[in-house]
Amino acid sequence: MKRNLLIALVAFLPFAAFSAEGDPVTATQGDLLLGFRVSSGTGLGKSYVVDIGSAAGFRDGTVQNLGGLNLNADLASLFGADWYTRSDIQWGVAGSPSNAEEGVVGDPSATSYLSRGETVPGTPAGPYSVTSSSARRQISTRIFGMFDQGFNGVAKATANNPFGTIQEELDPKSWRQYMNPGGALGNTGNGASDFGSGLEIEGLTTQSLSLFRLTFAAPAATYLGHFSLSSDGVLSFVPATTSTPAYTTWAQTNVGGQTDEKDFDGDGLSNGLEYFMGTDPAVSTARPAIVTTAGVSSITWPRSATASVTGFKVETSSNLTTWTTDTTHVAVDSAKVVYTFPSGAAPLFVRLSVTAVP
Ligand SMILES: [Ca+2]
Ligand SMILES: [Ca+2]
Repeated sequence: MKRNLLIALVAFLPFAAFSAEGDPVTATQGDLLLGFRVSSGTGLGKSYVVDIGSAAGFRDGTVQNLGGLNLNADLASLFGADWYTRSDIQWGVAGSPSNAEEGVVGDPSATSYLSRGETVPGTPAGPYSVTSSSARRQISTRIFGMFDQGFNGVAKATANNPFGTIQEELDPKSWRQYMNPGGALGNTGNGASDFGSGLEIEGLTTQSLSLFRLTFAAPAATYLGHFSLSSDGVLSFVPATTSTPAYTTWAQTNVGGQTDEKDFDGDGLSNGLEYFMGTDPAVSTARPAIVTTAGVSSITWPRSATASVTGFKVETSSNLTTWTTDTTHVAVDSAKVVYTFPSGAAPLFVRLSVTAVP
């Protein structure tokens, strides 16, 4: 049986500013860092580094997306509007929760998280294997130092992202200085590689990145899942063991078994819609808002990689009574559904309707 699960009515909403430029960036020990750097042209000399949250969430597969974290504004301001298609920008993910005896959230001391560019999106890149335990500790120590000495409590947030900062590349504690020219983690650009030739953590922004976990105890790293960026800067993560629970299964775990039209956290987004979007149904979520750029208005619904959905459509109405499916102005990819308002149209209501596996 399939049911029509949900609708989202949309109105113009004020933009909510939630951070101030220059505040300390939001970070917690145990978090992973995402870094962008450029080898030429606009932005040369600076890196953009973002705290993307606790490593344990990626390890355990509990992070299914990143709450719609959008990096476009910062990337465009630093690297230009064409940042996504530039061939001289690389991105990568690295983290080491602890280099002290006690470890952090189930990660023993000297555990490292490292990305690697994928050739085929979603197909794991060749895994890391670091034979020497002293080399594994060395990797962890460097990454932890980058977070602990160069980021946490030091970095200042950008105006667009309380988790993101722009670093001077020559700062010896910066992301860039922990990378070798080829992208492998090194130490202050001295040419030494912890992984050997060709084993690099970075990829082009159009590439997806595998995420691996390397412990002190074993040479072979474990594949955890992959990151991808959309052309408009939305970061996504798909765990390796992706499960796609039916709505009722998801609801038992997340909203006390409530039906789809109810709103467990009272944020104005139905449980069903939060299931589709992958937002947290127990924490207030900002509603998708209409955005106008250069006179063109659009609205974007994020799309969870793990919702069990068989179909969806965007409908419009002038009176909230009669709804018409619009396929002309809708763009869809794995991470989002975008409706672009026709130019010169009369005032219009728009909603997303989803058919999910109950
Ligand atoms: Ca809700
Ligand atoms: Ca919510």
